[in-house]
Amino acid sequence: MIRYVSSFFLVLLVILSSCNDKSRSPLEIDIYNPEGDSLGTATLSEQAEGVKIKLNITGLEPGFHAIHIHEFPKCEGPDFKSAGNHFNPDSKLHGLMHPEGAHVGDMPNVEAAEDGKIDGEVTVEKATLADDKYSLLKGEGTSLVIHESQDNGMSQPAGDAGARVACGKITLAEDDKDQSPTNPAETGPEEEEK
Ligand SMILES: [Cu+2]
Repeated sequence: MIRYVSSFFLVLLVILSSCNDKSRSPLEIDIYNPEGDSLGTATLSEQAEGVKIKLNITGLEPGFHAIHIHEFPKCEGPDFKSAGNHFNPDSKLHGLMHPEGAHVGDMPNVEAAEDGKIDGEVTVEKATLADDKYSLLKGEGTSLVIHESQDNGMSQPAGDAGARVACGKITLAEDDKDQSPTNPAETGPEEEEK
């Protein structure tokens, strides 16, 4: 009987913890262009090596684009400056090729096909969807940003990747479309992406 009861609780525990995981991983988010139109989705899932992001996006210029995790879950067009700087919990320099890099939010460039679609995967190494320093859901969350140009992997603060052309909020919060616009002062006098 005791064995029966304890295995019952074990099963219950497994069910409960998998329910809990489900809300965080996988996590599907919507990606928007600067006009606020949906470009598709990104699905995040936590893996041993980091957070895998499955991209299913359309409407981009063909070619390579920088893709980063930015520090705030705010995607206000047309410039998406509301997303803040890169997610950088280790306070390193930017760039996967930089000797003093990289930001945790730095990732290899993604390529949009001739029809403007990105259908592929990237991984945010070291990141989690848990409740820790490296979590993309830390605090209110973070954001996924795609730039018009590619990241050169070296120059500060953001690899000369140009304008932010797509943004998706990585958050567990409900849609906050009705919230008042962000106070620009909130992002502070931090370095601007070029
Ligand atoms: Cu960026």
